[in-house]
Amino acid sequence: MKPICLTIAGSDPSSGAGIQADIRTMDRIGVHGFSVITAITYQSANKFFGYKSLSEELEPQLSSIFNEYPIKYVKIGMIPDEKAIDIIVDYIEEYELFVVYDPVTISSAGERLSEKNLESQIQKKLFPLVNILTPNLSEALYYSKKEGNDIDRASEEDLKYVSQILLERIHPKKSYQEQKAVIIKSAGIKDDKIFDILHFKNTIKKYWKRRVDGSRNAHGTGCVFSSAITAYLAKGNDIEQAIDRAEIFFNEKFTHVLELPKDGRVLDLTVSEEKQDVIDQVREVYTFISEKKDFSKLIPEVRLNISCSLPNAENKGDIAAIEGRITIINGYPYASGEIKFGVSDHTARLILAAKKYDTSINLVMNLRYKERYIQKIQENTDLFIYEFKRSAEPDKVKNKEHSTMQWLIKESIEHIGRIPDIIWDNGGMGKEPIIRVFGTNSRDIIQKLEKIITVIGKK
Ligand code: PXL
Repeated sequence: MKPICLTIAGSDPSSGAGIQADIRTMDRIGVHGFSVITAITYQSANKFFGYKSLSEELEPQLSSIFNEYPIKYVKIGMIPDEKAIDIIVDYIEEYELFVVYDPVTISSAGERLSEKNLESQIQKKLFPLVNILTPNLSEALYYSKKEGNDIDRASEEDLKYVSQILLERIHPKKSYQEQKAVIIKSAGIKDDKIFDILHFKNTIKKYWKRRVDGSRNAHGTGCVFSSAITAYLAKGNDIEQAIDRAEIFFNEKFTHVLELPKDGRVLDLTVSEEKQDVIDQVREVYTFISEKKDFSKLIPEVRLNISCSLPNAENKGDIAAIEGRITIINGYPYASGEIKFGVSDHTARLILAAKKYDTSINLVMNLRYKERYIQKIQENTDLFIYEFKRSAEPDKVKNKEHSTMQWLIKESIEHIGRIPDIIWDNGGMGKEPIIRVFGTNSRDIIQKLEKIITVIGKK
């Protein structure tokens, strides 16, 4: 079943922050996000004109989904007034929800997102029910009653002190769920580099931020981060793993800032058409094999992957594959995870190496080797195949990590002058023999797989 979670937040017509940013983030992480709207704001990515509270409409929104769906993880953002707090608190208690709270009371344009002095009510009623609190530094200082000029942002001790106070504020109640963490965004700065700090289980962990020109002041970054944590929790990660993954996700998105037509920046959570095409090609090949029981014979010990690259791929991040590879379940090939960029290693390096000689190569798969398979393919198909002899591999290459794939490609170019349809090898010390299939696109690979599966099925 697809994982699910919920965001309770304000609507932002610029779609950079609030409920829109939350849903887009959850979507991108592969989680279905339900959404309950606390307020409608009137704003662009850099100007805020006001909001209208929807606290009168909260109860029917919440009951419609809680009556139907087993929601456990919830992200809470903008809370406009006390009535909204009370309703949200009731639901958290009734459904024993796991809460990620992004304590936003001021918009990125500097305007209030709630009634004046709501913070004390939030602290009193909501904080004790929060599991993960995600303030930025000024919110952290506000709720810990520390003055900004009282702390040294480079000092771990000072940051630990501030986060300790916040931890105590979210700790008093909630006996059914004692897992509590505080992560302060952009808490510290050292040698001109910014870091977040996580205070969890009495230890402090730093996450260094990638700093990118033009990404500062991007609107809605906090919403994306807290939603990412919630989505990763919904996918079964524990608190620390979910935060680790949300940090990676955020850092990657932070390098892709969308400049809106006039003033204003938001994180770009869209998938480019080019990337979507690559994902679709992996899916097409996977669909083809997953319906064929016979294909299970071709899944190697190391398990199978299908790697497909962007046309101008330069590194592993430009190559999509199946996370966790393909294994066998109930006799059929079965994908362990989703199709994503940057998750394959061997097959990705083969594509990158092959592209140096032939830019049309975009897909590689690794199949189980059997002498019989190679014989049949050789005798009964028109596929062009080349044997790579591990015994001929110089020690220098063998001993250097990651260089075999480059060498294997270079050898085939030197001996046959091109990238063939298949390069196979007989294995070596601790190395499983493998048949590698190369192709230009999903159609080309599927045609080759059809030929292979037909001949190896024959007695
Ligand atoms: O980024 C904080 C935030 C959260 N939710 C809504 C917002 C903003 C910032 O402007 O508008 C609805």
